[in-house]
Amino acid sequence: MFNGASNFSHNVDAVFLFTLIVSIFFLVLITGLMIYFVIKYNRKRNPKATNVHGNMGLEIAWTVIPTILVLIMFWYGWVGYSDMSEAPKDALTINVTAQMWKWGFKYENGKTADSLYVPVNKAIKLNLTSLDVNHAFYIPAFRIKKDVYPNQSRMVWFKSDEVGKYDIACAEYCGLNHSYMYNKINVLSENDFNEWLATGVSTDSLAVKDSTTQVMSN
Ligand SMILES: [Cu+2]
Repeated sequence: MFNGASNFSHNVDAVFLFTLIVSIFFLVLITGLMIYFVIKYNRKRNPKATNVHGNMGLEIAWTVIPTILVLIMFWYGWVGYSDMSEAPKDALTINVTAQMWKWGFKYENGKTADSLYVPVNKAIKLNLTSLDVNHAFYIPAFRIKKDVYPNQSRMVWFKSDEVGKYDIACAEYCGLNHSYMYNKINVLSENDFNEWLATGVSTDSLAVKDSTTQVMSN
C-alpha cells in the first residue's frame, strides 16, 4: 500500500495508519449508533418520550478511552518529530538553496548540482535556505517536508535505504512557475556517488579560487 524509501517512511506511515484506523472505527461506530437510535426511538415505535438519566460507567468510558487514544497519537507523533529534528553527527551535509523557481544543491567539496544526488544508507543532512520567498522542500517517498524561508537556515535529514530516483517538490505555492520546482533526488550506491561527487568539481568553485588567487597576487 505504501512505498516509502527512507528511515522515516515506516514510522510516519504507522502513525498515519493508526490515526486513520481509529478515525474509521469511530466514524462507523458513531454513525451506526445514531442510525440505530433514530430507528429505535422514532415516533411510531416510541410515541411517548422518556427521560434517560446519566450512566456513570458509560461517561467514564467515553472520556477515558478517547483521551488515551489521542495521547497515544501525540506520543507517536512527538517521538517521530524528535527523531527528525536532530541529524546524526556523521551525516553528509548538503546546502540547498530555493529560489523562484528552482533548487540548487551544493556539496562540501564545492560541487554544485541542479538535482540532488546522495549515497544510499548514509545519513544526509540538508541545510535549507531561500533567496527570495517562502518555499517548502518535500520528498514524498521519504515522508519529509520542511518550509524554507529567506534569511534562515533550516535543517532536514534522512537516510535512504533504496537506490533509485524519487520526486522532489516545492510544497508551498511560490508564484507563477511554482510547478517548475519539481525535481529529482537520485539515490546512488556509495561507489557511484563517490564517482559522481569527484567528477566535474565545479567550475564555479575553481572560478572562485582563481579570482582569489588573482586578488592575492595583485
Ligand atoms: Cu517554491
